[in-house]
Amino acid sequence: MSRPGPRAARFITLEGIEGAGKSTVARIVGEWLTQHSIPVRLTREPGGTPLAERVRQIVLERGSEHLSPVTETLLMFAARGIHLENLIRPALERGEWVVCDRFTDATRAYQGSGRGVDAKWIEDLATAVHGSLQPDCTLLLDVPVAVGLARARGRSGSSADRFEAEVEAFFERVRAGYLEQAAREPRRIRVIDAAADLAEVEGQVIQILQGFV
Ligand code: T5A
Repeated sequence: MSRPGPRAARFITLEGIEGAGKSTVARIVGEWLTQHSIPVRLTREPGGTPLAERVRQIVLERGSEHLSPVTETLLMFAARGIHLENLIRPALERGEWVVCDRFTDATRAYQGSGRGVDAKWIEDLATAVHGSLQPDCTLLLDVPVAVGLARARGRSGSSADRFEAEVEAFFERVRAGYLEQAAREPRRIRVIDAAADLAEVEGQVIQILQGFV
């Protein structure tokens, strides 16, 4: 798919550990774009379409059957393939900006850095599923693990999903993995101090958006 032109539809993703504030910031980005008369579609991964949301349920629920890191990775990319084909690519082709709560950077961080899945294999799957399509801009909401987990667990309580139930060391590896990705791709991945209060986070986000439209 060609993505030319200064006002061509953009693909923006939000990343970070649990409780970093991705859903909150997705709403802020959506409202800001709408105020600037830019058509926007908010979505999330895993999920985003009815079929992909069914895969989300499989991968997040704490059931009795074990899911290996490799199986988990395949499910993430299966959901992503459905989402790309049925929502992300059609929306971009219609000229809508797509704001997606998590994308392949989450697989790199959670399955790669967190679970130890082979990084080269993840890149091969990424190429097979989305070819050269990658986000135009990724907002990485960086927050200390203790802060993120306190926010996320404060909200979900005893209904924590398979990831929220992980130990802190897992999230430290995920956070470090995200920061390594940002250091490798500083033009695409913009790190935001998400431990700051919401007004300050919003200010950082809007400053990035202003330089981007
Ligand atoms: N996953 C996903 C993978 O392992 N691999 C993959 O490839 C993909 C795509 C589901 C899980 O799937 C895994 C990662 C995840 O574990 P998810 O649905 O995005 O992903 O789930 P969570 O990350 O768990 O989403 P959360 O809703 O917990 O986190 P958010 O969206 O980052 O946080 P948000 O905005 O809901 O905020 C949480 C709370 O904090 C408050 C909010 O009001 C809310 O109460 N808050 C703040 N409070 C103070 N100051 C701020 N700056 C705040 N920002 C938000």
